[in-house]
Amino acid sequence: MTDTVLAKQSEADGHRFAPQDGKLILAHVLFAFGALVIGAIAGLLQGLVRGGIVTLPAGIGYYQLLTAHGVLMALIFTTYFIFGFIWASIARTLGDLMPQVRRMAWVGFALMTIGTLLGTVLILLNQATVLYTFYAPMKASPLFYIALVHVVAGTWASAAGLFVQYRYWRRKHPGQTSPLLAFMSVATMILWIVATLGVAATILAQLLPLSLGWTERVNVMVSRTLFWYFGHPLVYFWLLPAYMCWYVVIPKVIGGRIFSDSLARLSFVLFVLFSIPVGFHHQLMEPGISPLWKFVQVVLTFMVVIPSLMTAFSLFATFELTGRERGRRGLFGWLKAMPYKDVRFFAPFMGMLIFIPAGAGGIVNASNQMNGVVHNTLWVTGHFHLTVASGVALTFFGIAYWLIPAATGRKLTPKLHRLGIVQTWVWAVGMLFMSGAMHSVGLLGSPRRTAYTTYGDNAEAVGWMPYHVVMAVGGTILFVSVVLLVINIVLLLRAPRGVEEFPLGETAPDSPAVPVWLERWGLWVGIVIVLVLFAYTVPFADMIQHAGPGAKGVVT
Ligand code: HAS
Ligand code: HEM
Ligand code: CU
Repeated sequence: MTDTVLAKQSEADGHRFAPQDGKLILAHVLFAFGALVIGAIAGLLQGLVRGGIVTLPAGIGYYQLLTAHGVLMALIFTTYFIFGFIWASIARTLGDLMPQVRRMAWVGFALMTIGTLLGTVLILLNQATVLYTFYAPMKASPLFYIALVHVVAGTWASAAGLFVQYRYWRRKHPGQTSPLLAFMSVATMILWIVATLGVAATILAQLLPLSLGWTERVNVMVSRTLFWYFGHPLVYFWLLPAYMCWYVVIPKVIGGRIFSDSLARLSFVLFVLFSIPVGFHHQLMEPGISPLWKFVQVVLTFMVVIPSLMTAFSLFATFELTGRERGRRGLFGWLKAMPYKDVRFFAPFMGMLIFIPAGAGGIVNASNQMNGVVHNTLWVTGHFHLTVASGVALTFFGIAYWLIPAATGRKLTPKLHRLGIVQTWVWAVGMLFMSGAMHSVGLLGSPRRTAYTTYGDNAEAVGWMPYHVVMAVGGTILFVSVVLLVINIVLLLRAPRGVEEFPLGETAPDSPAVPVWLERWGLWVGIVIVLVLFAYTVPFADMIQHAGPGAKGVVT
């Protein structure tokens, strides 16, 4: 990191957000948690239904509930929180938002909110029971696709605002590399924009015309392929903001240093390059894609594991160096030096711990033969409740504990730290039960996305039931954690006035300079385009050339 950047950052210590920026951040974060609460009610009910403990009151379908849960959790909670955190990161490292940028951010927020409210109403009215993956031949009301278009357009407006602020900073600081968090925010947004082109294409060219009745049939393979072209980088869009916290915030919170600025940037560049041309690892069991192209994309999938391994390496290095500075010795001596009573550390740390088995499960999924065992079973549901719903969600909770007071000019108190730690433990225990049961019963063959059934008292299916009951117990514990979270947020909003810091880590003063080529975005985007064309052109052309008559839309 250059001297000027360091100087700018220390100048900014004791930093307060401009009140207008605080409002923008808070609006995003609170909306995110609103979605989480409704999503959690659906999640709780799903667990109870599958465990055979409750039946849904007439009129509510299991698929309908699952759609609400998937959309509100995976699409809405994540996206709003990410924009809140990224706006905070930009304002903290590049300076208060410029007035036109703030306007773009609010336009983005408004579009996303119109889309979310409309979409949620349609799901509640059973007009959009198409699950959060909404691919053909499932058909929703045209208004649902219009709602999705609003959400995506809103994110684009916000991303454009972010690029404006970033370009302005670079013009004002010629020859300098940008602050690490700003670099990471830009990388995340580039990944998002390239990925959302796929989902925009299937919505506008396939799903909307189908649901308006302009076309009678739809090419299902193309729709699924375009969805997963988006759906896989989507998971890294959730993950990268968590990694921003792990790389930059955590070192500061534990009183250590960022291990390497260049390594962190390189790992984000690798995510931009390799997270997009890999969607086929969600389609390994589908006919209609040749094994060669599945193989190519699985190789690329294993490439995208590398930046996560780099992240693990650099976190261990930060922890160990910090431990040694405090006189801890031995391989795991550092474990004793960590501030477990600090929720800003503890919640994300629990997320990291859980992310280790989560990632290992991902590698199982990506292995073609093993995918045959786990695909469409509850194992996969278990996998992503460890990745996005724990590794990422716990990190977001950890961020919220300091970001909410930082945005409102208040202070995180010791009592709130304690409550936050309790909430984190409850989440971890609930997830141990729920995700543990999902993984186990998935291996026994219990399918995902299915309401309670014993398949006419089939012996095997009856054997799954004890696991489903454990799942329901875990889900109930998780729901308790959400209630604790809500209580904590209300208390945070009324915490004593003061300045809560945005913990911003730094590298050691004698660190080598960051190579400027890491910031050549034109080059990286160019390589992404080449990789995408390489991985998708031939199989995509195949799907179009050998298309049958297509499928009629299905309304559940
Ligand atoms: Fe995945 C399905 C493969 C990562 C989310 N994934 C899903 C779905 C979701 C999802 C939502 O190949 C289901 C979609 C649906 O509805 O159908 N996934 C992978 C692989 C990775 C991976 C190879 N997934 C994620 C992340 C997600 C996510 C991240 C969300 C945030 N996934 C798959 C595949 C499928 C799939 C197949 C399709 C399955 C099917 O058949 O349907 C890798 O990126 C994982 C790499 C990660 C690691 C872990 C590194 C560890 C770190 C922590 C360090 C800890 C420290 C603390 C330092 C290798 C960074 C240490 C402290 C101590 C005390 C020890
Ligand atoms: C699916 C429970 C939190 C994302 C499910 C399922 C259950 C469940 C029981 C359905 C399994 C099936 O029938 O296939 C819960 C509970 C939670 C929780 C009790 C906490 C209160 C989360 C969070 C996220 C999330 C925080 C993401 C940020 C998903 C997704 C699905 C799902 C994407 C799949 C929907 C689909 O297959 O279409 N959850 N979950 N969940 N959950 Fe959660
Ligand atoms: Cu994936």
